[in-house]
Amino acid sequence: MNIKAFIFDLDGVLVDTAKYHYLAWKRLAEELSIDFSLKDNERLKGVSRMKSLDIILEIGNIKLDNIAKDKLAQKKNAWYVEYISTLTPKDILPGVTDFLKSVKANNIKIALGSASKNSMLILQKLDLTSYFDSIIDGTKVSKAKPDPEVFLKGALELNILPRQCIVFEDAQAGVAAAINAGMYCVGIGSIDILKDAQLVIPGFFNMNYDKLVKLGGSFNVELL
Ligand code: B16
Ligand code: MG
Repeated sequence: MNIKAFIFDLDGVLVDTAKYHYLAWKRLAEELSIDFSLKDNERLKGVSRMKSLDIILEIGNIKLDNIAKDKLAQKKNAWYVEYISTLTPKDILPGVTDFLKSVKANNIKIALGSASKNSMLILQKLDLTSYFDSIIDGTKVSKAKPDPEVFLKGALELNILPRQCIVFEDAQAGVAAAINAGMYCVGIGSIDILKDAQLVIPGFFNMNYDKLVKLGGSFNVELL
C-alpha cells in the first residue's frame, strides 16, 4: 500500500459547522411547521443543500415546485452564512492544524472533498486554504455524496489513484462516497454511525501522521 493523498471532508471534520447547518435548517423547518429533530439532522450531514431540503420537505410531507424550493434553500443559506460569519481560526476542531502539518511533513498531498458551496469562504475564515493542494467543493460537483464524484475529482486533480487515497469523513453518506470511490476511509466521530469506515477515530486531538499509521496497523488495517 502506498498512500499518497489524504482527502478531508470539511463540515464536522475540520470545523464544527454542522451545528450551524442544523440551526438554519431548524429555523426553516419551524417556519414551515415541520417537526425536525437532531436525529433527522443526521440524514442531512454530507448531502447537498437541495437534497437536504428535499429530506426536510419529505419529513413534513410537503410538495413544492423548483422555484419555491430554490427560494427556501436561499433563505436557509443566508441564515447559515450569517451564523458562520463569526468563524475564526479558533473554531478549527482540536488537533486539526497540527495533524495537517504532520501530513505535509510526510509528503502526503492534501485535498478537500466537501459538498458545501461555502467551503472557500469557510477555509479562508479558518486560515486553512494554503494547506490544500486541491479543493473540490459543492460548486465543482453535480452529484451529491454517497456518489463518489467529489473524491474522484480530487484524486484526478492530484493525479493520484483512488486506492492511494484516504478520506476523512464524519457522515454516513461521505463514508459511502469514499468506499464507492475505491478509497480507504477513516471515520471521524462515533463507530455506531460510521461502522463502514476501515477505521474510526473520535477526532484529531493528540493525533499525527505516525500515530495514525500505528493505529491502522493495530486494527489490522494497512492504511499506509
Ligand atoms: P452548503 P461536508 C456538507 O459539507 C454538510 O455536511 C451538509 O450538511 C451540507 O448540506 C452540505 O455540505 C452543503 O452545504 O449548503 O454550504 O453548500 O460535510 O461535505 O463538508
Ligand atoms: Mg461532513
